[in-house]
Amino acid sequence: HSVGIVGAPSWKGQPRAGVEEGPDLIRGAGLVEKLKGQGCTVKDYGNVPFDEVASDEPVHGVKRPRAVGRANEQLSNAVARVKRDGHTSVMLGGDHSLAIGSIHGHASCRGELSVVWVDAHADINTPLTSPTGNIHGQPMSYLIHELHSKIPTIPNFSWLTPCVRAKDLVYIGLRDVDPGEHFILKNLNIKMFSMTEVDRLGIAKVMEQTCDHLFSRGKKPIHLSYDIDALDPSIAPATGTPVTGGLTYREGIYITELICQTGLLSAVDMVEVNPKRGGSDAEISSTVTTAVDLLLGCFGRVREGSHPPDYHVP
Ligand code: DIR
Ligand code: MN
Ligand code: MN
Ligand code: MN
Repeated sequence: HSVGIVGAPSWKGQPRAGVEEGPDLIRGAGLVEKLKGQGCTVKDYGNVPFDEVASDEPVHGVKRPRAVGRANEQLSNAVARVKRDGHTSVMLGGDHSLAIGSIHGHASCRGELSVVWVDAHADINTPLTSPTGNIHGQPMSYLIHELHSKIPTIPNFSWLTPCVRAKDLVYIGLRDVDPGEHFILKNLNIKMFSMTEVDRLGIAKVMEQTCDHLFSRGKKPIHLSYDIDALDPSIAPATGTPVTGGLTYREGIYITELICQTGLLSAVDMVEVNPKRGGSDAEISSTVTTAVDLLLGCFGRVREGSHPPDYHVP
C-alpha cells in the first residue's frame, strides 16, 4: 500500500477544544513508522494550514460556517493532491465536519465513490434539522445528491457540490440518531447497520452485507470515514460525544480488515480523537492507540501475523 497522510487540525465543526490535537497525537503514537513496518510506502503531507476567519456569526443556526467552509475547501484541495499523487489518502481529524472536504477532494479525482461511515451518529442533519447547529453532525447532508435541495446557502460553502449517491452510503455502529436524521435515512432508503444489527447479525455478516450492498451496482473506490466514537467509550473514551453501547475493539478492527480485503480502499478519515475529553493519560492513550490500530488494519495488518514475500526460515 502507498499511503498519503493529511492532518486536519480543526475543531470548529463542534464546540469542544482539543480535537485539533488529533493529527499530531496519532502521528506521535507511531503511525508512520508502524505503517512502514508492515510494508507500506508512506508520505506525510503535514497539517493543512487552515486560514483564520475573523468574524463568523451563525447562519441558519449553523455555527462557525465560514471557518468550517473555508477549512474544508482547503482540505479538499489537499486530499485531491494526495489522490493525484497516487496514494490512498489518510485524513487525520479534527472533527467530523472535515469529511466534507476529504470526501469532496477524493471524489474530485476518482469520481463516484462508495462511502462507509462508521460512527455512533449518522451526521446527516441538514442545517434546518440540526438540534445543535454543529457542522460535525451535518457533513453527509451536504455531500448527498438527493439532499441538495434541502441545503440553504451557507457562506464559504459555494465551492461545494454534492458527490455521493444515497445508494452508495452504508452506516455501521449507529446508536444516537436525531429524529430529522432518522426520517432522512428511512426516506432515502440508506443502508444502515445500527448496533441492533451488529448484535443481531454479528460483525462478519454486517461486513458481508455491506460489501454486497456496495458492490451490487459495480465496484467503486471506497471512502471509509471512521469516527472514533463508533467504538465503545470503554476503549475510546477521549472523544467529544461518547455514546455507551458501542463497537468492541475486535468489531472495530474487523471492519478495517474486511475493507482492506476488498482492495478498493482509496481514502480513510480518522476523526474525533480529543485528548482534552480523556479523564486520564490511560484513557487518552487507549483512544489514540485504538485509532492507530484501526488505521493499521486498513493497510494490511492481519491478526494471524504475516511475513515478507522473500522470507526464508534461517
Ligand atoms: C448530533 C450529534 N447528532 C448533532 N452529532 C455528533 O449535533 O447533530 N456527531 N456528535 O459525531
Ligand atoms: Mn461523526
Ligand atoms: Mn460520532
Ligand atoms: Mn489490503
